[in-house]
Amino acid sequence: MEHKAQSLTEKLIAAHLLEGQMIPGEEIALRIDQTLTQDATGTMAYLEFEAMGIDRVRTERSVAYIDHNTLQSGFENADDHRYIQTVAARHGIWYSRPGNGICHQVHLERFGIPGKTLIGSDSHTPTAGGIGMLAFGAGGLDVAVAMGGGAYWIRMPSVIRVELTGKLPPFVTAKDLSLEILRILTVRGGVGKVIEWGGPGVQTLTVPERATVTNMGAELGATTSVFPSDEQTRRFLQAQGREEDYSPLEADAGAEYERVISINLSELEPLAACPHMPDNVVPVRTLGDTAVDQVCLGSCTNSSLQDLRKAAALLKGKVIADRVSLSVSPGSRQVLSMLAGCGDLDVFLHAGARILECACGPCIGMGFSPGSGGVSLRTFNRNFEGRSGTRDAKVFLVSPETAAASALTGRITDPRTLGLEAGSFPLPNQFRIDDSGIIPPPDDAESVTVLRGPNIREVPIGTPLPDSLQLPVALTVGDNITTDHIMPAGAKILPYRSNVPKLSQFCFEVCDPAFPERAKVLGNCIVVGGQNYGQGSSREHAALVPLYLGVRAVIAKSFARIHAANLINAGILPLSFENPADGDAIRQGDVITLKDLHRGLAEGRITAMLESCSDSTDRHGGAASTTREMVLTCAFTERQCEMLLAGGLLNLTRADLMKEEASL
Ligand code: MIC
Ligand code: SF4
Repeated sequence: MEHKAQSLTEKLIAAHLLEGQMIPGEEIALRIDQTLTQDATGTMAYLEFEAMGIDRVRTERSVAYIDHNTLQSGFENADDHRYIQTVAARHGIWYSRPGNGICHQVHLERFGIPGKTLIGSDSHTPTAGGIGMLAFGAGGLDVAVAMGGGAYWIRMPSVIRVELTGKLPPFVTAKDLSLEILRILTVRGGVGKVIEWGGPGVQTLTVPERATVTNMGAELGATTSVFPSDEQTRRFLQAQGREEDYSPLEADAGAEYERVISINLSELEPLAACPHMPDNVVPVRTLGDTAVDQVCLGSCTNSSLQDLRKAAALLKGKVIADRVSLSVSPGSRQVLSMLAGCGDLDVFLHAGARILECACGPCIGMGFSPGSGGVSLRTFNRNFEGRSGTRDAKVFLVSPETAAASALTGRITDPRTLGLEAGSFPLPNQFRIDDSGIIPPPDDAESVTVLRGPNIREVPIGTPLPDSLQLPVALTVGDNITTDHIMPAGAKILPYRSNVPKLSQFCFEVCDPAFPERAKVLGNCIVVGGQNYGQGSSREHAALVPLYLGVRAVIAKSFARIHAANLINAGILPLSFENPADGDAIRQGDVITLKDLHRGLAEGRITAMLESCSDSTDRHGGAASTTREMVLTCAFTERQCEMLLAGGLLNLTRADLMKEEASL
């Protein structure tokens, strides 16, 4: 039979396909080789894993990282760390201590293997696509299932190829390339798609540069992003002392793609994403008059040795502007130790930088929030409103070079205008390897006692879906609502990631602080959203907390992939409007009745009655109400319908286990 030319994505999927057909839109099940968790989503994932009753993970490698909740301003984070460390040891999982680095950076350095699959309870897990992995961000429950040897289910994505030619000019970086693709595709442009990078320009990008690009693919809403594995990959792995993990991988010539986008690297210029969306992209040169209060270098997007050395080269021998506060969070202990070794740590110190630990830090509002109305330039990946911890801050996303140049001048500055010689920053031949921050699981795992502190509370569990539901609308929100809106993070709230009752007090705080109380009073309710509802983080708390507050359904114009999966896992119905204009007419306080749900789920169409309580009064002085019919659509697979009927994946898994036991 004639061999059909395949994209790299198709090759990787074919090599891991357990069920389903590789037809875009069809549901497929993938075998997962590796998993990662971080601490802010990890406690839930491990509680869910424990609930499944499996003794030892069945993956080739599972790693638990501590990188988000490292402030430890009370007992909560330390308790969670201890729980994760002991639960990891008990079940055969590697443990990366707090301070060892950001999960995606450390995973790339020490564990990533071209050609393998990885899922992680963090939306930036596709970072590993920079080393040729097929890597997905997922909810904690999906990661728990994969740790137990279960498949990861997604819809077969279509593939967009980005064909790169040329070479990045001086002071133009992989971050600018990431912003360019966001400018072209927008924060919704990647939904249901894999972004596959190729073309001759790829060879000019090192693995850390590629990882910046695959990292920010999350902001496109893409299922994942992937680069080929080539000589650059081999050199990176060799310098990490892991050359044996290398294998070459590339798309077949003649493979077909849904769309091909061509970018000439030589034509790019420094770009910035303006407040408050990563796709709000303009050239840095157009922002010249904007004064800067704060500059942050780091995050899983731009905290590699190469990134920080480029910034240090601009700062060398100089001091930052008086008005600016500069932070540096190296991505890993490896990066920090090499910065110290080459003298660049000293450059940062003398320039006036504040050196933070190797963790997410300011990226997730864990300290270093800007002052009121402050302008903050960050090398990070998300600038959603309020995420920095300061509601009225204006956060711009830029490259390390633009950040460093702006820290020097106190204004948003195109680094090309400083009149400096561009340095050269090749990969080192040998990275400093010291894995003492990573604790392997012990051989006598059975003897480990899992330690839980009082911050660790039960996971909320859904109830089976009745055939009809009458639900008051507790909240209406607009387009592009992120999981940071639904379940905010930051230093004040993140310590409660293992404590859903406490966390629930902050649900939708950015949109309407009265929502949690109102939802509780209503008992069961519905939330109405716009386009791309639930974009951003993979945090399943954005589904578990609404579940705890009684949200039974969310109706939106469209959903982001990971959040929709998390809602279904939790047993909450994600429904769409057949006629999007119906959404605009719904007000808080209206009542929606969903009828014939069981049949509707299977058919993909649900009839709903909308009872609107308008502000006007009828002729007797009572509130006027009108009733009309709307059609809601859903395209659930059989497996998803079963989950929803059972009240979520945990209920379904339990029911399956009980059936298995009964048949023994
Ligand atoms: C983020 O960048 O928003 C986070 C914090 O890393 C999240 C995970 C979380 O909410 O814990 C993500 O990207 O998935
Ligand atoms: Fe951490 Fe920020 Fe990366 Fe999320 S995006 S993993 S918070 S560094």
